[in-house]
This record gives sequence, C-alpha cells and structure tokens, in this order.
Amino acid sequence: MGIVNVTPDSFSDGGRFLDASDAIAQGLRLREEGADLVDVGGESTRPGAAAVPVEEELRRVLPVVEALAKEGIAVSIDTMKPEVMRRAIDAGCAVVNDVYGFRAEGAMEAVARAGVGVVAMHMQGTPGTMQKEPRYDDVVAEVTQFLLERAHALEAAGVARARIVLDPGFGFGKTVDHNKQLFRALPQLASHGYPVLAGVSRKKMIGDFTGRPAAERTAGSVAAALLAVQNGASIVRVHDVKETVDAINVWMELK
Ligand code: 9MG
Repeated sequence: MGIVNVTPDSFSDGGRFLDASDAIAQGLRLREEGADLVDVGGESTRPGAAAVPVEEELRRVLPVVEALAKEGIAVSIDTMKPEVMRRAIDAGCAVVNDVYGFRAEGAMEAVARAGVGVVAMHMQGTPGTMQKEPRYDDVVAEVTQFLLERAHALEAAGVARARIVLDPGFGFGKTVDHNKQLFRALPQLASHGYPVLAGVSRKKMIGDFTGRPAAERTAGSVAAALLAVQNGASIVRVHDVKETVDAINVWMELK
C-alpha cells in the first residue's frame, strides 16, 4: 500500500501533494513502482494533528480518489469520517482505512453494504492526544482484544469476514517499547485468520532506532517493512514503494 497524503502537515511529506494534480501524479507513480493499493488521506493523523472539517477533507481527497480509480488503481481512503467514507466509495475507492477502527457513529453502516475492503486500526486516544501518555497493562493482549472486537462488530454489521484487515496501529498511542512488543507479536495477531496491515514507514520509531529525520528513514523503513512481512503482515503501508517492493522480491527469491 503506497501513501498519498493530500495534507499540508504530514510528518513525512507535508504539503508536497496538497495540489490534486500532484497527488494524482504521485498515485500513478506509486502504481508504476509496484503498489497494489494507493492510500489517499486528506486529514493528517500525525501526533498532535488537529481535526479537519469534513467539507475540507472531501475537497482534498475526492478528485484524487476519482482520478486514480478511473485509471484502474485500487484506491483506499484513509479517513475516520462516515461522510468521507460514503463519498469516496461513490467515487470508486475499493478499501476504507480507518485509524479509528470504525468507532465513529455511522462508520460501520457506511461500509457495510458497499462491498469494499476495510482496515480497522487500533489507536489509544485521538491523534491530538495519543502520544501524551500511552498506558497499557498488556499492550499485545489489549490491542488484540480491541481488534477482534472490532472485526466481530463489523461482521455483525454485514461486512464479510474476507474483507476485514486488522492493524495494530504502530505509533498511535504507543511508546517505542509498546511498538516493539506489538511488532514481535505480529505472528500471533496474524494467527486469528484476518490479514494484518503494518504501517511503520518513516515513523518516529524508525527515527529513534536510526537517529535520522523523516526524510532519511527509507532504509530503516524498508528493513521494518520486510520484517513485518516475514512476521505475517499481508499489507505494508509505505512511502517508499519501489525500494520496499525490491526488498520483498529479493527476499522471496532467496528465502
Ligand atoms: C493513515 N495511517 C497512518 N499510519 C497508519 C498505519 O500505521 N496504519 C493504517 N492503517 N493507517 C495509517
């Protein structure tokens, strides 16, 4: 899954693709580089980010979703808002990626009958507050329980089991130690039978391990994506598609 942020304030590529034509060009480039899915987001979810009004989010993402879908690209919409989900589905998106795990009122109904794929992610708190003081007694058990509960709620709302992807939400209300524990537990999470998505690309955790700023975290991010796949992730959400695809292809040939 390649990332297209149509936002002025993403931590890793803030403002580069705010213009719709730049965002569309980036989506096409990511497909050429080997992305199977392009994730389009119009509201930053970086720690401390402020919420964006629904009309502004729609203005940012809809032309991009529509243009990429028309090109035959499988588009996923990164949003927490049911109205954005509905309009993006009408515009042709194939997957809804909700970092809030479909907890907003009307979110499950927005996807239930549409026949789209869904990514339900775990987040403690909200983007505005989540990194203030993340706390768990047992992060792996609590995140797993939350995700299975969301999956069952989605199924009860009418989403086919085969369309549900689970995501532990690296960096979303987690310390580096929480992230490490969750990363090592990916095989356990995958064992429940739902595909697992891992998103670690250019995140603070990679910066903590390498000492590098976001723009210089490609090698660290590729290493983490590769390890996530080895640990059972079916989808990796990445900025650096070409490098990640190369690494995975080499590993597949040599393993
Ligand atoms: C939007 N977004 C930012 N980071 C993410 C992650 O780790 N997973 C998913 N599903 N979405 C993310």
